Amino acid sequence: MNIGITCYPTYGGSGTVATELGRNLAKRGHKVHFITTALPYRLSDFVENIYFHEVQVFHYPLFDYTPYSLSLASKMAHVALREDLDLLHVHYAVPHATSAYLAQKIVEKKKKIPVITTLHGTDITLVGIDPSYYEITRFSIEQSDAVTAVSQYLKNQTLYRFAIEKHIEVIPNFLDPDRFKPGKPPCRECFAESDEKILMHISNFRPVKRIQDIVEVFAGVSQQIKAQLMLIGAGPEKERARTLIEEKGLADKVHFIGRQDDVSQLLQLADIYLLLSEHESFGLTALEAMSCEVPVLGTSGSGMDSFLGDGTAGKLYPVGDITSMVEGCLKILTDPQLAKKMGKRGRERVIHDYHQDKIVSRYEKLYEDLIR
Ligand code: GMT
Repeated sequence: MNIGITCYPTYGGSGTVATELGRNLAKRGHKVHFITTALPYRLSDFVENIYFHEVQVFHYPLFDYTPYSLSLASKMAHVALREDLDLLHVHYAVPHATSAYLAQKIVEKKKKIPVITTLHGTDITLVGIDPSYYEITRFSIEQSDAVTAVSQYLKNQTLYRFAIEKHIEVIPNFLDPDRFKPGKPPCRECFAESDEKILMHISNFRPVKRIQDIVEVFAGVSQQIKAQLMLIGAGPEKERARTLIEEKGLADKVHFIGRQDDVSQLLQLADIYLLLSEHESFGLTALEAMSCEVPVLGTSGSGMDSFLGDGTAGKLYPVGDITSMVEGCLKILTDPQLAKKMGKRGRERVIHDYHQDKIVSRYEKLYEDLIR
């Protein structure tokens, strides 16, 4: 198949999923055309069967706000005809589903091109439901030929918040367990003494991630046991986190690592992984940690329930319940047998349910059904 994929090329779960999907499809012999403003961050190496079409956005002084969605739609239409695309698969509804709808209309007299929209999270729960985007997001989801969501939680949120009856298929996120695997990490001593535990968090440091809770939990834990915190990534909340860490006198125990293209080795350093978001439609980094046999401490009531809800590979707590989180964290960190058991269970689950080979086949089947 000739497959067009659009995503945000910057750091973030939706771009990661789209890129890994493209890589896997290319490995299976499909021609994959990324239509994005920049090369996605996980595509810096040459991969056979992958092509990059840069969306050029024209800035004009008259525009207070440059219309990226229109430049994208034009590029999608152009690539669809030139490369004879069989389908367009867009990741993150706003505004990609709308641009794809426009592209579909532009080329419709020459070719029919189905649009698949994958919903990832805040495109529904934060951005899409904002009054300024609500109607166009709802319309574009309904117009897509197929819609997928990365969790049952996100599917329910979409149906409820947008009051639509569209069929939404749940296709969960996935990873390569041969890449995310336990191992002896390089330079553990760079971050912690041998008798210290390492707590880790990776994100784009947006308010939804509740970085202040990560710091509070770490503060509680480090009062009881010797520990270090590794914060990986960057974003708007990072400086606030730094201030809080300094106020609490924890600066010498916290390592800001910055953005990393590949976190698979860093995850091997962690004794526990923290993802304490307000809501998390899936929580791909938690899955990556599980694959490395790292127990997870997360929040309940959203997407992580589907793979951590039974408490065997980690523990989930209500958002903001710091006291219980500190207790839960200490329980895991002070019981090596329990931590090991949870880690093993987590990896088993990833291999069984979230292996890239299994999930990519589901997308492939969806494509085939649509084209047919
Ligand atoms: O929705 C977002 O916040 C953006 C998106 C991203 O690009 O990072 O994250 C979402 O998609 C990921 C991949 O499907 C999920 O693992 C994240 O849980 C989800 N983020 C949220 O729901 C907050």
